[in-house]
Amino acid sequence: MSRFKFTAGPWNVHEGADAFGPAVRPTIPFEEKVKKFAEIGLSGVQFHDDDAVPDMNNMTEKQIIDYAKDVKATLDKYNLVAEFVAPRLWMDPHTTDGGYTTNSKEDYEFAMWRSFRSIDIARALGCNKIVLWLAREGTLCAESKQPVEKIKKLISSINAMLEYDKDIKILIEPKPNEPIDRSYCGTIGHVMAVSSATIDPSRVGAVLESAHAILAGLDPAYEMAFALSFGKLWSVHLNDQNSIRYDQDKTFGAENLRQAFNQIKVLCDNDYGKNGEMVGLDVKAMRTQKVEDCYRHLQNSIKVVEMLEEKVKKFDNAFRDKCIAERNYEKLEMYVLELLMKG
Ligand code: 3MF
Ligand code: MG
Repeated sequence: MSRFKFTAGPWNVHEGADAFGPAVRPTIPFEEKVKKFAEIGLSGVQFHDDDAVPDMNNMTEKQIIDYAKDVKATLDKYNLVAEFVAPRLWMDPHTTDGGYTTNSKEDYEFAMWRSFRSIDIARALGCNKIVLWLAREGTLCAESKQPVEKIKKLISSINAMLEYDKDIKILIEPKPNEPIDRSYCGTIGHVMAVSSATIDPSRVGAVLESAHAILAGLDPAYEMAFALSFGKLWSVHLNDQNSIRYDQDKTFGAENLRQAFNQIKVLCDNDYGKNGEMVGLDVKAMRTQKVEDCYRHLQNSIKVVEMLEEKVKKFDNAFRDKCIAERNYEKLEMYVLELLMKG
């Protein structure tokens, strides 16, 4: 049994389409996914605004809230909670050039409308966390936006959300690139700086995704530690990634077990979860996976977390301290490798 509470989004059980090929698995209806999430031991679901309310662009504000309340009833049926809602500001024709940093005034207004509706949806689902994955907040053509102006605009947009609802918390999910070339908010350091520039830094924190840190050339455990040291790691997206290439969302630990161990260690050592923080699994099954076993990547990720928690428990702090006192870090390094490789 894990000490953590796990969540996933409906997008984590997907049809397998990629940039070069079509879907290879059928679409599974939302309620079926939710039921299965509960069966495999998840505690909650993560949402994009339109995962919860698919046709929201064509609905009134009241219709959106009513629809979201029905979704909440479905969650209740399976004893699941909503972890967060994230406005999906990258799929719609209005967000081709981004949302908060678009060059189009009309599209900016659309992005804010979606952000406020995401807050309404979160409230109806019974949660107060809003995630901003700033997918297109940056550029494809470096000279196409005025960066200082746009970063200030990002901050004022977050301020408007904080003002719209005094109880929500905003979690920025940094990623250095993809789908854009250059992002304005690529690392936890950027997130902490943006947070401190808002009207209420106590309500602006971070969600760190392992793969996003790796894409930035950084160690996910150290990115988590940085946010933890500010008391601002409010969610994580565990997964794995083979170096700096396309975003892979592999099963947690599938590429680099020591790096995965250090993520679980920093979470355990700092009592992550004590304020209700959850562990999101932003993993995707390989395109080759058949539909019959299309939740296995989630189950495997939980199993890897649990096995690494056991390793963390076994970690001998006294031995580490002795190595530190002797300044014998080669000895400590070998201890860690043996800990991970021995049964
Ligand atoms: C992209 C992501 C996203 C976000 C999600 C919620 C599709 O690299 O990680 O997953 O996690 O939009 O913020
Ligand atoms: Mg993610």
